[in-house]
Amino acid sequence: MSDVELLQFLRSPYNEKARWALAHHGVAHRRRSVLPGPHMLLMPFWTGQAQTPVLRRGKELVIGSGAIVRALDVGAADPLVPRDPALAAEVDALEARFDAGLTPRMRVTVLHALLAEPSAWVAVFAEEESPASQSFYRAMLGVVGRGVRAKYGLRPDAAADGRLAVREALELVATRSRETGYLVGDHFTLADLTAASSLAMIFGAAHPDMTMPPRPAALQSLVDELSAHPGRRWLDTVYERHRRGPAL
Ligand SMILES: N[C@@H](CCC(=O)N[C@@H](CS)C(=O)NCC(=O)O)C(=O)O
Repeated sequence: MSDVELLQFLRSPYNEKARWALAHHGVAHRRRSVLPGPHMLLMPFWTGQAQTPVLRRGKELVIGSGAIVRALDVGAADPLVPRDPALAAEVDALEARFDAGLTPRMRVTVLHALLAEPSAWVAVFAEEESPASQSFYRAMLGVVGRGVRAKYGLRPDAAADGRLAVREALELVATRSRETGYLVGDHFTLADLTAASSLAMIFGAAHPDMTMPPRPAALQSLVDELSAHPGRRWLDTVYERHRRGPAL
């Protein structure tokens, strides 16, 4: 059995970045999914901090999606961060624009909509659990939801801002990919992987790790409104061409 393990949330964009990088480099690994809420006890116990994703390689812990991608890039034949320093700087800037800006804003919209429909929240994050564990988790959602609302500032105005962020993100990828199909240079890089992982949280994607169960109406209407946007086509194409690897 592999001694590489990914501690993850299902379907989260930062976790999808890590899964995609593992698949890109063909790294054999197993996954341990944790549920939002109970993760606050389990992750500090296992890793000394609360967030996912964390990659465990033997005794080494690599914490956070960017660190995981860069750790897997070391010595790789096909690195996700270009070796050319100017291209690498562009990739870093786009990664930061999503990870520290657009993705957290969009995540508010998703979490806000999911918490309003407990069955949708359970379907997204607890799909792998047994029916008994899903029922228990659903019963705990009042408590979990209070924590999530406070942590991420889930309010209607912030959820509306997240919808604007989705449009901004689609415009950005449509504009930047117009010439080459890619966001930086003429190859697939971490910039594409990051933007696509983030947008897949909203639109879903044709890989088992990011297919989405039926969405709450508030999210489905956003997805429908933007179905013809060129940024949507970019998302589908990037997943089709570059998202390797089976779901585990
Ligand atoms: N900068 C981190 C962000 C990771 C992150 O926000 N993870 C979320 C899941 S989407 C999480 O674990 N949230 C639970 C918490 O913060 O307690 C990365 O790139 O990995």
